[in-house]
Parts: sequence; C-alpha cells; structure tokens
Amino acid sequence: MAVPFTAYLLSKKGEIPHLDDDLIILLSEIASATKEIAGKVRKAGLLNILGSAGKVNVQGEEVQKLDELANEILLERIKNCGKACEIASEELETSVKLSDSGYAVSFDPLDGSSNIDVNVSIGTIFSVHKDSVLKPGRELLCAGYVIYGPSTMLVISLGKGVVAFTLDTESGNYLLSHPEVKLPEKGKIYSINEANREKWTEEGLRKFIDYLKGEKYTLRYVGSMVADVHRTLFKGGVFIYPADKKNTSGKLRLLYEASPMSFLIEQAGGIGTTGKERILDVVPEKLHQRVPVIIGSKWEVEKCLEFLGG
Ligand code: AHM
Ligand code: MG
Repeated sequence: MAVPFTAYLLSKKGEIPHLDDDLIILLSEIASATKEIAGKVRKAGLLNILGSAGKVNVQGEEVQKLDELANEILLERIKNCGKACEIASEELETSVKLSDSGYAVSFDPLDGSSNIDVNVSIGTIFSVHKDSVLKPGRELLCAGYVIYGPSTMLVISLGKGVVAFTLDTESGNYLLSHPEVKLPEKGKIYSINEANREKWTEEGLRKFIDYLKGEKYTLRYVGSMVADVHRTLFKGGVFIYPADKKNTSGKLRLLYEASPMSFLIEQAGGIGTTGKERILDVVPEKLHQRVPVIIGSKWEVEKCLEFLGG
C-alpha cells in the first residue's frame, strides 16, 4: 500500500531535523488546498470559472478567474492553519504578515495562466522559509509544486532529495508514487520560447540552441513552467527562460517560480543558474523580483554556461 503524504512526512520527522509538527501541519494544509484547486480545475468548464477576471495583477498580467480562486483557496487555508507568519503570493502586491516568527510561505497559485482555458497542464508552486520570505533559495526548508495534468501530482523536496506523490482520486489521498526522483545527467530535450530568439540579449544563447539542434535535440515547450520543469525533472535536458530586450531580467519570478524550481532541480541532481550566478544564491531585494532561468541536467546547463562565457 502506497504511503499517503502526511504519513510520509510523519515518518521523516527524525531524519529531517527541521521537519517539526508545525511544518507537517502547514504542508498538509497546502496539499489539501491543492486538492481543492485540482477539483476546480477538473470541472472548470462547468463552473463558469474559465476566462479573465477582468483585472490586471501586480505583474501587469491579466488575471484569470482560476488564478484568483486558487489564490483565495491557498491564502485562506494557510492563514487558518495558524502555522504561517508571512504569506507571499504572485497575485498579491504585498505579503500578508501574520506574526514575527514561524513559517514564511511563498506561492504561485496557478502557474501557466495562458493554458488554463485550453485544458493544458497548469500547476501550483510553493516554498517555505523560516520567518521571512525575503531570503535566498539556499535557505529554503522546503519547495514543491503540484501539476494538474492527466493525473495530479505533488512533487516536493525537504532538502533531502525529491519525492513525488500522485493524487488517488478515489481515496482523495496523495500517495507516494516516486520515492526518489533523480534527474538524468544529460537529456535530449530543450525547452525555451524560441519565438523570442531575436530578442534574447545573449548571442551565446542563440549559439547554444543551434548547437543543441546540431546534436539532434528535440524541442518541447508547453508554456507552463510547472509542466516544462516536471518533464525536465523526469526526462532530463534543459529549461530556459532568458532575459530579452523586453524582459531584461527574464519573465519568471525569483520567489514564486525560479527559486523553488531550482531547489527541486538541485535536490534531484541538476543545476539552476541565472547565467551569471546560482539561482539559490540570489538574495531577493523585493517580492516580485524576476531572474533569468536556466535549469536542468548538469551536462546541458554547464554547456550553456560555456556558450554564455560564464
Ligand atoms: P504565470 O505565472 O502568469 O502563468 O506566468 C508564468 C508562465 C510560466 O509558467 C511559463 O514558463 C512562462 O510564463 C511562459 O511564458 P511565455 O508565454 O512568454 O513563453
Ligand atoms: Mg507563474
């Protein structure tokens, strides 16, 4: 019988020193919130929750109804469980401060907004720091994501490797399905929005992508970071969202996307870099800071850095 998520966390208490009862309660609550979101995502077309909410968020992006709903579900659940001192969300301009110390949670409630209306995989990304969200990724206690795909999966790291759970829709439990997720040292896939090629600021990046083509790599790009990183974690290769003339620091947010995903990729044996420094070493200056992202298998990321001259 596969192990349910909370039972798994309880079994790891001795092994992972920072995994105390409060963190277990918090993570179980986050998992539970994502089950509620998964339920809404599955029935979205029937509940009149597709389409735009008619607002623009702090990032200047159009808010989808499901973005808003997922944000409310996570926010309420995390607040009510009483274990968080601060909550930061990609959809909120400022963080919600609840107390001076405790667990600080950052999340992107529904990543891959452009795919919501077309029934393509989307996800939730979350991470936990001690006391404040404005800390570098190397100090994370935990990071994870849930992918709402053909099956709903919860992928998480507590700083000792990566494990994955699959939602059993019959029992309503996340059950341990992948006890050890390891990234292949080298893959065959690159993932980047190549339509922006002429806008990329680094000539070395264009040369790197041409090199991969010469090496017979294939391109996969969903446009949901969760889906693209999920594939990269399991199959290897590289996912890139670079700086370009329009987005001079890239598009992806350090706190909600780059840092948690980099934590997971590193914990699975890969590398995450901005092209200039390790993503997990970037000290956030502000909540919605963006960074260029190059993450994936060791071989491809190191090769990319060679092309970038880093
Ligand atoms: P979102 O959080 O508003 O959904 O934006 C982030 C998404 C990522 O999931 C994805 O990697 C990227 O935006 C895709 O951007 P683009 O359409 O420019 O390729
Ligand atoms: Mg996002």
